[in-house]
Amino acid sequence: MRFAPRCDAVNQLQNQFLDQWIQAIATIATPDNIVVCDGSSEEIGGLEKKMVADGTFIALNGSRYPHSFLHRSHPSDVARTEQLTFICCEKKEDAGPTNNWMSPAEAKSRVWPLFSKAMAGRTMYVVPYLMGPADSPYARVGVEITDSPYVVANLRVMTRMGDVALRRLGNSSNFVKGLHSLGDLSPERRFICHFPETRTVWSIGSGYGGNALLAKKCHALRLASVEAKDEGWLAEHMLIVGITDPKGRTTYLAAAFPSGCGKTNLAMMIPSLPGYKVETVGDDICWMHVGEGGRLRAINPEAGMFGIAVGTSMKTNPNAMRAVVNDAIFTNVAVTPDGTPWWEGIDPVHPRPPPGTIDWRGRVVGPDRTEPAAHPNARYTVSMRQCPSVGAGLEQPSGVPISGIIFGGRRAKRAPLVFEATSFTHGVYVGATMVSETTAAATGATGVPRHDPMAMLPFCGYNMADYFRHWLEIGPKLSHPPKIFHVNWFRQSKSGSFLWPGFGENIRVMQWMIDRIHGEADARSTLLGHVPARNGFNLDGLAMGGASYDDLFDVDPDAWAEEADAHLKFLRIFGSRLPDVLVEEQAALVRRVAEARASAPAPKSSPPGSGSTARANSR
Ligand code: SAT
Ligand code: MN
Repeated sequence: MRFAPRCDAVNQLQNQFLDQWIQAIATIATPDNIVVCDGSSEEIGGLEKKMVADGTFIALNGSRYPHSFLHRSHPSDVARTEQLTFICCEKKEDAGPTNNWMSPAEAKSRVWPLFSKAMAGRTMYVVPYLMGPADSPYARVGVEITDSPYVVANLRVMTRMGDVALRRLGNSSNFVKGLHSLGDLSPERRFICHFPETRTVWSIGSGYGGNALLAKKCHALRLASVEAKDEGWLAEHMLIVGITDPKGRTTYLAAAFPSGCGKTNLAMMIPSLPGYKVETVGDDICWMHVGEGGRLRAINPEAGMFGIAVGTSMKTNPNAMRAVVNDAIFTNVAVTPDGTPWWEGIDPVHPRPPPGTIDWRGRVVGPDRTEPAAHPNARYTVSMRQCPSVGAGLEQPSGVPISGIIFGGRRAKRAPLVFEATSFTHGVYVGATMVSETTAAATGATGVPRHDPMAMLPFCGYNMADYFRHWLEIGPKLSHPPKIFHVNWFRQSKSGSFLWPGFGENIRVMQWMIDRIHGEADARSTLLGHVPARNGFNLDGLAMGGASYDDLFDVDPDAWAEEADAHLKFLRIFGSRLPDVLVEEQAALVRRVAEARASAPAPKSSPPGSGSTARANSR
């Protein structure tokens, strides 16, 4: 074994903590070779060459997609595996009822031995990375050790990687330690274990996305959420977007939607209304601190996007399409005979792939083929800087001021297009009781409604009851608390088509929210909170195929009586740890439902109209 650090900074800094950890892992995993990554273009160029030579990367058409590659993951390794993801804190109750728990002792006996000789015959890459802008007081350092060069290439895009992170780390022991090995890629021997008490992650048996890019969900959400609770800030599964309106005001909003529900599309939307401009700051993760003046300030800890390809087109997300035309990594998309990436929905005019297209598993797509050519969770990895709508906020060390928080789910029924919570506490209740239908971002059935509080169900690293309490405690620290909204782009008509066109038209909903934030838009009170007043919502010039204001904003008291029962059933799983105020909010919802039923006993509102919007992956 050769210890061959290629990064001068390591030698200069002599970080003994990093050094000791590298040596300890090398002793167990017995790699042939160790490379400490510096993040340079020479380094990545060498890795790309190696990956093209061994088939890990397929170079795409160099004139149409310069410096871009396709990677095909193992067919049993195509999405996050929530059932194999564990929080390994000492006490089970600290992980809470929504997490899988494994004791650190059990992890040591069950998972640690899998790393034994796991890197024999392979190179061990040490990848220092920084989450957040280089000169931000909120940025944090992590180091991922991995035997996957594909992971290294992704981390180089997704984070500020290499020397910049080592410089920030200096001699400190203050870094998250992520250990990743592909192992044998068998789901039988796949584990993603988080140790919040030692700020460590062990991941083995997967090379895909959030399972393997440990900086992302494992560090920036699961471990960071625990640190945020201890230190009084928030680590959230949220996009960050700035919207400049025709009055010239820029308002920043953060929005939590579960994976595969359109965060990326909203973050870089091209508004359909004139005079509005969108600035993208983040598309997946948001770290928020209570800043000067009692406002939340948000940074995007990431530097790149790991976006869902399927459904992305010039119609649904032109900015993403323009971002991925060079220096991109595509995972599990199909490839046309001329070497360009292809996925379902890329060209709404031609729903079938061109003849001779190779699917995500490397098989030629025949003319009778019905199954998709790209995997539904196929992804592109690309630098945020390549997105035409990226804003200066991405590099702002103190973050951007957040005036509104949006929670959102994918709900075919019941949830109206938008409503506003009546207070910060009510907003926390709305987030805590969010329901959304499952998507292909995680393995398992799709389209199944589940409680996904604040879109953090798979990402909260501790007991969710304590997470709710932490949110409730943040409110009083804010002299300018954000307004809290809930949106649902996915409401369907009886015939199953979407009622709302989504995408660029979502600016109409943002317009109402921004005007509410500035005290300018009218609202109507419902049992859920405020919805836009009948004449206060801009539907001008919108083709909605017969759907009406009522179809979008109807709140059915009978349906919400059932929802309120489901909320309580869900909240009860947290037992005595649940903050009382959430139970009080549930009781208040029940009272409002009863009042609504009493004041409008019959007839029930007309069924939603026919709608006409085409189906799409996210909106
Ligand atoms: O966790 S991943 O990074 O694979 C994608 C997601 O679920 O958002
Ligand atoms: Mn996500």
